[in-house]
Order: sequence, then structure tokens, then C-alpha cells
Amino acid sequence: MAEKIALITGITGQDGSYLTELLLESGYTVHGVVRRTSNLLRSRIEHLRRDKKVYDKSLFLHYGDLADATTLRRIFREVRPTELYHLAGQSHVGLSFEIPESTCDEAGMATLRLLEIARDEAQPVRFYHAASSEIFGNATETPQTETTPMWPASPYGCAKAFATQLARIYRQSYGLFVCNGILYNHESPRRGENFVTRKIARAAARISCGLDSDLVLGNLESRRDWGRAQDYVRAMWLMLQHEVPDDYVVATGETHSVREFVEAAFAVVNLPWENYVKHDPSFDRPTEPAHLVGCADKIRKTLGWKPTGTFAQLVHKMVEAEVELLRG
Ligand code: NDP
Ligand code: GDR
Repeated sequence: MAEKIALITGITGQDGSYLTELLLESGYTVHGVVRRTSNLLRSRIEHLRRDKKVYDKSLFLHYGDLADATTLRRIFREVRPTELYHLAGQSHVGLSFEIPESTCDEAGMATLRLLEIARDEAQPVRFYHAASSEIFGNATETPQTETTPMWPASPYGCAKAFATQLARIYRQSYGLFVCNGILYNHESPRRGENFVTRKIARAAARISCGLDSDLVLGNLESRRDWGRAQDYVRAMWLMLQHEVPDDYVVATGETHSVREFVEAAFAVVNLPWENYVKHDPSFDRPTEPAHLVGCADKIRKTLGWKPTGTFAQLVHKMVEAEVELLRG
């Protein structure tokens, strides 16, 4: 069987780390692009870096940055990936209002740079682009499908919409094998600490241990379609194994409010949430997507993907993980 070589941008992120584990278990050689940082610790993949059977044997890291097309092209030439998973970029929607230029460069232009590199390569590569439900923003229909018009409501959503459409254009114009995974929110204990689910899970655990006294949030009535990150990286992989490239919505089809997440998280540690949760308008966004909920019928039927577990189990798992972390 031909060697399977994956190149991952964003390997140190939530999704990159789970995807790396999945691909290594499936016999892939995995190459990841990492940024130069002042701290050498790459917390989400540190366990793999320390594994002598894995690191520099089937897992390799390369310094690079999305802004540096020359280095990305060089890595591409060296690695000769059969599959490229492009996950890197500033991924915080709220922050994209504060740093719109770099967000759009990373989420938008960097995807174009990688598409251009893939287009120039003689050896065909299967390209996964991390699109997002944020492309729908103030969606014109509910639930959203692959054909719902894009109507982004944030700089991040605009950049992802730009990149998603370019991926389609490169697929149609140059025959590139490019898939847009239009993923809805997916969470895990490895979620960044300033996303709402991890922030809530962490605070519930810390308050229960007497380490914090409150949790300051923005809009409690926002609703999201929250799934499990491990299921969603499997969806990415499935897309690249299919005979034909296509776009897929990946979602649970169910929404919950931030308030419901708070209630469930504090219930895990047996605390009355109303006593601890405060509102700070600085966490409110200038605009919020109206009603994001995905219809995953296409990926269910075509690739046999389905989400696992319930909302309550997800919340439970995240809070438990925080409690365990605190207990050391
Ligand atoms: P994270 O924020 O956890 O990870 C982002 C990754 O991108 C990190 O590895 C980060 O590196 C890297 N990165 C950021 N900027 C650069 C840069 N300039 N050059 C090189 N690397 C960079 O995101 P997730 O894992 O949650 O998401 C993965 C992708 O999927 C993102 O593109 C996100 O927008 C998209 N997405 C995520 C969803 C979700 O619910 N998680 C839903 C839909 C789409 P470092 O560790 O150095 O910061
Ligand atoms: P989102 O996730 O913007 O959907 O983007 P986030 O967890 O940041 O926000 C979800 C909802 O919670 C509300 N909220 C707060 N959010 C944060 N971060 N902090 C708070 O204190 C807070 N209080 C309330 C937000 O207003 C929002 O409505 C995620 C990212 O992973 C994107 O990269 C991805 O594309 C989308 O999911 C799909």
C-alpha cells in the first residue's frame, strides 16, 4: 500500500492534536507546521513529542508560519504530503473584531497561499480546508446545509467565507481535490481557555476547589450547535478518503444556550450557578450570528459519519477533566 503522508497546519491546536492521534493510529506519517514561540512547550501534543517511538519516527515538526509562503512551499516540497489538513489560523470569533487584519490574513489569504502551492505541485494532494459555520452568520435558512448562502457576521466569518469559496473555485477550475469541512462548534478538554465552553468548565472546577469566586461571561442567551472534537476530526479524515472531493456540513443538529452549558457544568460540581456567574458587556460581540444549527444529512448519508454522545456527556467530560487537572 502507498505510504500515507499527512501535513497538518495548526497541529498544536485542539483539532490538530486529535487529528494527529487519529492519523498516527491509522498508520500515517504525520508532519506538522509549528510557529516559533518563546515557550518550547506545545501542550496539546507534548505527550507525542515525548514519545520516543513516535517523535521523529512517524511524527515530524517543521517551523513555519502562515504568513511565510516560501517556507510553506519548501515544507511542502520536502514532505510531499498525500493529504493536507489546513487547520491553522486565529480562530476566536470575538477577537476577530479586535484584530481583523491578521485574522483575515490567516483565515483567508493563507488558505489562498496553500491552494496556490497545491496547484503548482506535480504530485496530487488531497486538501482539507477548515471552513466554519460562521460563514453562514445571519443565516437565511435553518438548519443550514452545504447550499445555504454565506452571510457572515464577523471578520473571522468573512475570511472563512472567502477561503471556502476559493477552495470551491480551485476544485472547479483546476481539478484540485479540495474539501471544505463546514464544521459547527466542537469542544473538548483541549479547547482553548478563552472559548466559552472551556471557560465555563474551568471556572466551575476552580470555584468548586475554592480557587476562584466568580465566572464573568458575555451573552448567556447565545445558542450554539456543540459537538465533540474527536468526532469532528474523524469527519475531516473521512472527507479525504472519499473518491470525490466535496463540501460537508458537520454538526449535531441540536442547539443549547450558553446558560444551559453553565447550568449543566455547575450541576457537575453541585454548585448553584446563579451565585457565581456575572455579566460583563465587554464579552458581548458587536454582532452575533442569528441561529446557527447544522444539517449533517449529507455527511451521514455519503460518508457514514455521525456524532457520538450527548450534550450532557460533553459538559460532564469537560468539567471532570478540569477537576482532574486541578487534583494533579
Ligand atoms: P485552535 O485555535 O485550537 O488552533 C489554531 C492553530 O493554528 C494552532 O495550532 C495555532 O498555533 C495555529 N496558528 C495560528 N496562527 C498561525 C500562524 N500564523 N502560523 C502558523 N500556525 C498558526 O483552533 P481549533 O483547533 O479549534 O480549530 C482548527 C481550525 O478549524 C481553525 O481554522 C478554526 O478556525 C476552524 N474551526 C474550528 C471550529 C471549532 O469549533 N473548534 C469550528 C469550525 C472551524 P499556536 O499553537 O502556535 O497558537
Ligand atoms: P464561537 O465560540 O464564537 O461560536 O466560535 P465561542 O466559544 O467563543 O462563543 C460561543 C458563544 O458564547 C458566547 N459567549 C462567550 N464567548 C466567549 N468566548 N467568552 C465569553 O465569556 C462568552 N460569553 C458568552 C459568544 O458570544 C458566542 O455566542 C467557535 C470557534 O471555534 C470558531 O473558530 C469556529 O469557527 C466556530 O466556533 C464554529
